[in-house]
Amino acid sequence: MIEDMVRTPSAVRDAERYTAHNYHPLPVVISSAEGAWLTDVDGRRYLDCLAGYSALNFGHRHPTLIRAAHEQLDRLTLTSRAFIHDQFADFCRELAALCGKDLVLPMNTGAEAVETGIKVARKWGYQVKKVAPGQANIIVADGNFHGRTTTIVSFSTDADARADFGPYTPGFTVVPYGDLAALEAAIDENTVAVLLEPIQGEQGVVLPPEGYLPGVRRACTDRNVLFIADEIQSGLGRTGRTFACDHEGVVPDMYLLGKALGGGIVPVSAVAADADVLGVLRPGQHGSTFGGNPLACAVATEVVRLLATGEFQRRSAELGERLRAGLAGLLGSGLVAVRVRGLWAGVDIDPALMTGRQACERLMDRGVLAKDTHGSTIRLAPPLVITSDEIDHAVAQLAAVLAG
Ligand code: IF1
Repeated sequence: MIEDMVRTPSAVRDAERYTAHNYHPLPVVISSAEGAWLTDVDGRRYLDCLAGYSALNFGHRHPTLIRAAHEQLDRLTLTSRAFIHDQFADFCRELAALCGKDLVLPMNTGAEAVETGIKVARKWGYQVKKVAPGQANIIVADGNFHGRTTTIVSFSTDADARADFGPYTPGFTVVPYGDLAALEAAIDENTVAVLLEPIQGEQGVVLPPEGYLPGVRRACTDRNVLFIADEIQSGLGRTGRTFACDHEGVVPDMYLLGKALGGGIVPVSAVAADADVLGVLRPGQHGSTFGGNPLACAVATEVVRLLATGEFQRRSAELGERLRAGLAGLLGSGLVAVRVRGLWAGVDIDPALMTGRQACERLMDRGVLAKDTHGSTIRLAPPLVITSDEIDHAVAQLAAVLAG
């Protein structure tokens, strides 16, 4: 559209000229960032309320993480898994301790961690639970988002993410999110795992009903089924606790981690579980070229140490209450629903007013960058280094957008 052409900086048009249209970016071109703030090529500043989909929990270029990256870049960046390097043990030991698990398997992207979890659960099912060969089944929730590989989109309920990518991988059963009875009824002798986001991010920060996660935990324990928690977006301080499962005292059999684990600097993901689960893997049965590389481990170890202090979890919890109060004040003034846990909010705008995309374009004009999820829902997920004044500022800009 002409309006789009006028508003879209040439750099965005050039980028879109040479890339597959897998994103519809806002018409802004970022050139630098620090803390919770981004600066575009024209020097305009924006408050970041997306934080790389929660990959930037510690802010842009956190000095401790940047220093770790610089020092490692000057020493060693890659060895492959055939030769252990001097950053590997600290990373695995300290992340395992943070998770309260025996073992860690480092990968790179979130989807690789999810795929690893699926493979380990299936192998555990055949070797430990003695499920009939080729019959392993994993229960997932509707509205899920776990990545974009062909196996993962095979159990997606989002047509855009799934359409025309078949033939699809079998072995998954979809149940309604939050419906414990449906999940219990879906478990049978072939069920090896339940794979859930403790809070559904892309669905619009959908919080589980109180008691749902403990119920899933009990059902999995009772029926000898692995509970796999995808904490790739919800974990590592985002919700005010180390893991979203912590809010109800639930400990899954397997944590899937990613995004913020790499400090917003390098892709790092991991699967954490006890030896009776991850121990089913033998040498040569799984791996990746860059998984657990020295640069990734150097940065991610410092991320784990930042989390071990509890500072970011406290900030997220305390400032999240300020965000919740600010957004609640807009209910009836353009907002029809607000869901908040820590510094993570799903905000439903009155569809009669505008779409989520339109709201994000208008927020951009006011110096706040956010991302819609679907329809008239936007997600607010600032870096956990944001200040209370900056939260008030973001809420004020949203109020102004809603007021027209
Ligand atoms: C895109 C969504 C968010 C995730 C959970 C695994 C992954 C993700 C809970 C896979 C990734 C990203 C992917 C990115 C946009 C973003 C996203 F909109 F896609 F759904 F955050 F909500 N589990 N989420 O949220 O991790 O392989 O990307 O490292 O693909 O559009 P990844």
